[in-house]
Amino acid sequence: MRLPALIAIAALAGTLVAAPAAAATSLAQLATAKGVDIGVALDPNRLGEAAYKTIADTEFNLVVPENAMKWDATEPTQGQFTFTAGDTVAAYAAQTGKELYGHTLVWHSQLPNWVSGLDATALRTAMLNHVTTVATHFKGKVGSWDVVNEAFSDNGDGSRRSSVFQTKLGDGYIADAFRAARAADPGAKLCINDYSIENIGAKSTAIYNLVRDFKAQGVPIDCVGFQAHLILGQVPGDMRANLQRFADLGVDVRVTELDIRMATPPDATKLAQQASDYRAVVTNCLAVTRCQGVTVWGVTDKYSWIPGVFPGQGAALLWDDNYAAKPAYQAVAEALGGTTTPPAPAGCEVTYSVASQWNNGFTAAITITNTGSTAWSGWTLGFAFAAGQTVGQAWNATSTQSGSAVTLRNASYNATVAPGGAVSLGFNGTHTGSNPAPAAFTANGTACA
Ligand code: G2I
Repeated sequence: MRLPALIAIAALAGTLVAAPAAAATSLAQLATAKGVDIGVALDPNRLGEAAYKTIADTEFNLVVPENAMKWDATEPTQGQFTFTAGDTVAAYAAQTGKELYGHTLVWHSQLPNWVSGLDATALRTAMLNHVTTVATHFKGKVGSWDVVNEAFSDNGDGSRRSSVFQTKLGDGYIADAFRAARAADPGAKLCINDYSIENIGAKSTAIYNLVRDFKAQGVPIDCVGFQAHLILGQVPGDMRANLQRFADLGVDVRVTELDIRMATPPDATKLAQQASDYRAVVTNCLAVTRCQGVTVWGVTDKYSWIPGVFPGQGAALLWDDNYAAKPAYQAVAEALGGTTTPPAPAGCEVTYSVASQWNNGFTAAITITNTGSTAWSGWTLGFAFAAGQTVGQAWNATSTQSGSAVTLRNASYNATVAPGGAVSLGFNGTHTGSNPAPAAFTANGTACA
């Protein structure tokens, strides 16, 4: 997406209004107002965790399955396709109104063993069948696909990675995969995706040349994904120029897997540097008209792939292990034009009681206390209903519900809560017989006592 909704509507109405400096409360609201995507790599198995789900629900307007659409997940045995996990992510995207990004059709990693046992002819058939079957299954749901992932070598010299596809099928396999994807789902944008290509260098230039050649030869390609698994303090100074040179070839660009790792544990200095790095990446994307947006590779540091692969490194995402928003979160919000996103509370305590209950209805009373040392300039209380209850009208707060996840946001008159201060609120709800209290609460994404 790169279509500023407000401007498009205003243009239709014949007037041009400036986008309001709205008190946006999420990255998704800010990004949507700018007509760009703010995406997250989603693990559907984590959606049962209230804090994870609340952040995924509210902060992003695009999701990509972190693993659920990969070859080992979708065709573990030749010819036997399993779309359960991928369908869960697709259904989540549809339910929450988010764009769905497909990752990935052809990749040397997370490839079931049977693939590497095939001879060239059988491998070619299997690759085309895989691309066709998966892209057809998600047709109409996936907006863009990473058709081929990480096809270029880690040595950075611009040579092809010697994957099983490259070794047995030769250079032409990438074009073949793109043609098969286009035939299967003509409506999806088709991207090539890779890492260590954020700067202008031999590796990014090899992909640049490939895109240029595909365009000249009529091979379908619409976009380039820059993964951006970055190291603290190392956002390339020529990133914006690099994105722009690809855009000038007539393709969209996007940042697809952003995380910025540091030696753990994090401290204030490192977190400030990380915030500045995140701000730079988002700003670089926004500066390029064809940049569709930025996707972060996970919700929380707790589940990031980084510590498992780079021991001693981590803290690479926008929310920490306890779902507290980090300085990088605020930096991304500001880069997207936000000004009033409330900082995460340092500590919170919640009491919840059912004040009265009848047939299928009940009234709940809640007190939320700021147990941290800084004042809140706004608050969002999150919890999940365990027994199918629904939230109705709230007082001293506004209520929304998505599936089991309930979000209560401050009213205009009780946004500020001093350290030690408390707010009382309540709501009417419905139940179907059993009405257990929620097991856990978050305030601005932080778990509360
Ligand atoms: O490696 C980081 C990313 C680089 N670009 C392509 C991405 O697809 C890749 O994502 C990571 C996932 O974040 C990990 O979650 O890809 C890894 C696989 O190479 C994923 O790790 C795998 C583990 O290796 C498996 O053991 C595990 O079963 O995740 C699987 C599912 O949890």
